[in-house]
Amino acid sequence: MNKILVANRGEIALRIMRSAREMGIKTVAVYSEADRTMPFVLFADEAVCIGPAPSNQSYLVAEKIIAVAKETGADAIHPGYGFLSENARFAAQVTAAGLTFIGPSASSIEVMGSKLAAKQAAQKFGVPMVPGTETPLKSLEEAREVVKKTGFPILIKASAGGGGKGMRIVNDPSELEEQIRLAKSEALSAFGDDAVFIEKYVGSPKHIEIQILGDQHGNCVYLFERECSIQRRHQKLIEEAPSSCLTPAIRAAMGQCAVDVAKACNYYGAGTVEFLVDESLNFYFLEMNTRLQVEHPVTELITGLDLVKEQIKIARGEKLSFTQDDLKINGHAIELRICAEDPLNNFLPDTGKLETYIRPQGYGVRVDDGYEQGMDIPIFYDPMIAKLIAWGSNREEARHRLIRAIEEYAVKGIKTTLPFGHWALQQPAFIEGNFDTNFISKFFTPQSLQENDPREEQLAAILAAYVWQQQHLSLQTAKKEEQKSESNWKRRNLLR
Ligand code: MV4
Repeated sequence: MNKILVANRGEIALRIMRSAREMGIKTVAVYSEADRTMPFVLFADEAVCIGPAPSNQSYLVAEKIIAVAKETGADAIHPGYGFLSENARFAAQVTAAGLTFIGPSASSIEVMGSKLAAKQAAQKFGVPMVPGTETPLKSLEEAREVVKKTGFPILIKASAGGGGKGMRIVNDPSELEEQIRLAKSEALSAFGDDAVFIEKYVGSPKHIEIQILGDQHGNCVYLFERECSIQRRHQKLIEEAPSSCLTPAIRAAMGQCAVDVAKACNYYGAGTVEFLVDESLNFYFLEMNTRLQVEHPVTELITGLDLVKEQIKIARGEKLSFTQDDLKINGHAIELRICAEDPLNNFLPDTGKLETYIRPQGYGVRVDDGYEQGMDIPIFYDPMIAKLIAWGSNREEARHRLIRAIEEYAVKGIKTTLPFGHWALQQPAFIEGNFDTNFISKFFTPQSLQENDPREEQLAAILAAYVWQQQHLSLQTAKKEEQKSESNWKRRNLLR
């Protein structure tokens, strides 16, 4: 493999190219008209414009991207995350064009893209799942039978959904019929597939995912877990590794289940198996993501592995160079996603110019970003502009280091999630590791960010001391005056 085309943009395109360069592999960037001055375009050995800013005219046009790979003599395509990364048809087209897709096979992507097919595959290996159905819901009668066993509330999920898309909660038997009808019609218009299934609703779960790596020779290992419960509208904001709530025994059990899920679809490449974990630490398989994930750096920092290099080696047909026993957790890592969003205004995306942009530095701090000072944040793409990751020898060191790095980060011109991160990392629930997917809705209000500037406190103390002194002084003067007049009065009376 001599040249890789990176079919993505921003921080992840740059992150992939860096690993390729370290391996002596040339890189090709493809970019939209909005992105011509981006760091990933300048970093690549070659760069080709593939169309206008909207993704459906550039980053999502498979044919154009494959044509550029052929023209530039690239022999592989890395899809990153988002865009075409979990598109089985794209993976097949890349392979059919005689190129290497740096990712799993098209058939693995297809199986895991169907949540029902994924559950059926996992079930064969005895992987625990939330009580419910593993086949497309056929009738209202079937639904009534299922909820007799599960009880309410339940979730209706679209088989073609995932990541929280196409989910409906049903609290009451009287709503069942109507909600199934709505879920099916929604799924049909959103995904072109009206298959839905039922799961018992787990109320306050933790979201914990296992990173796996499999090669094309049947070897598969787990790289431990990432705790991803701090999210809003299915958008993760803080991720960490390892989770502070798992025991070594549960970690090993979940890891083995994740490897079983991978084996169930003959998986190779990097993948992530998502679980829900309840208060009693029961875990349930949810779905598998067949791509490199945004939060992969926390796993890299605790394992010492470069996941992109591992993906490339697997795609070249190499065997994994380590076994499960070689892998150990070293310290702790926490990541904050820095998004161009206003936490004071419902996390609404904010666009504009990065007037000031100064990164934090120092031991244990990693910044994966895709913009430079002076650049505009375009409205066409994901609002995430950077990931700030801190490593520490333990959780508290990582936490303090991330807070320090947030304080060092200077971003002006656009609103970001930096102040949210600064607040969240100091919440008692976060410090104790005692939180679930309800963390933000439970604890966060815009008032949380009304900053207590230490200088304000100081000023108030000085002012209080001054006022006290003034009052004290005038009181003393008044007392003296009183004493004087009293003694005069006494004297006068005595004299009389
Ligand atoms: C659930 C659930 C509760 N019970 N399934 C959301 C993302 C998708 N991967 C599955 N999701 C959920 N599935 C059952 N049976 C709650 C969620 C869920 C969630 C899961 C992980 C992280 C954040 C979440 C936020 C809301 C709901």
